[in-house]
Amino acid sequence: MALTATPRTATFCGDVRKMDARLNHQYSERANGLSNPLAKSLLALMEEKQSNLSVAVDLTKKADILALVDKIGPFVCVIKTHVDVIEDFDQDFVQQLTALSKKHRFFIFEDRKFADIGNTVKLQYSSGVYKIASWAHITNCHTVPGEGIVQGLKEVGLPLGRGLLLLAEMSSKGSLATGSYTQNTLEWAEKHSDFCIGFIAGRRFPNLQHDFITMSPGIGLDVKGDGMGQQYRTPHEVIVNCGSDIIIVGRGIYGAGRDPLVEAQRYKKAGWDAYQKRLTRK
Ligand code: 6AU
Repeated sequence: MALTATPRTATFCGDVRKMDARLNHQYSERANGLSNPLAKSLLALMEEKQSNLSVAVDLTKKADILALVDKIGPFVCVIKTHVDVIEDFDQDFVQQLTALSKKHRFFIFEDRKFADIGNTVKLQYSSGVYKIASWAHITNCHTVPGEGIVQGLKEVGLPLGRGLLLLAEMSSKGSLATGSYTQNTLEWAEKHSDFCIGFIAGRRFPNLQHDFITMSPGIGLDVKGDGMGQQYRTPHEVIVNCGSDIIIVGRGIYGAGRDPLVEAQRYKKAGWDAYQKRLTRK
């Protein structure tokens, strides 16, 4: 796949620490301000492992995914999957991934991007081939169907101790998740803050009533796009300039010609350095 190097203007979201005083605190301190137990554990783990790196493992073979995860597991706080692209998916994959999550201590985020009415997403989340709710600590959804999608997922996930991320924005060019769409998304997160642990977005949404975790995809240190609409920004831009908490990196770690072990450590350092800089910046 052709990676383009079209330059994009560096983003600056304002003085994020002034906009939201919670960003003056370490992840572990912020854990007290979130009600969802999984969100608390995630923030504590990030501080412990000194990692705000989530790796998007978008590979199609079970063995390749498990081998990569075993290699990079020590450097990440979250492993993100797309199980519907795995050609040989089975319950053994789930068991092995779960074992790796315990061995290396990371959370599993199935990037399912649910987008249907409440009743349908309840079935998609709990049942079918994947039974996502039974093993994924975190999942996410679009908010295009309205608040019912959050209610449906919550009925399944909350009793299991799971957490939900709402797609408030997207990293891709021309995304329609902007303006009042994003605003409504924030309101539903506030209303369901027991289950919604945060957002997929490129920036912190300041001064919401509850604290939330912001996870940002579209992160690259070397290239600016992928020729199919993906837009990359650096860890510095999203964490220091825009107040995000976790960087999500896929092909930057395991793309053609890259050594995942080297790249995972490089992105982990870039993410953590950016976080330290945000905390100490005057
Ligand atoms: O670093 P990449 O471009 O190889 O991979 C980015 C990963 C992919 C996307 O499905 C996902 O992040 N993603 C998401 C998520 C996490 O929900 C939202 C978005 O707006 N952009 C995006 O790339 O697995």
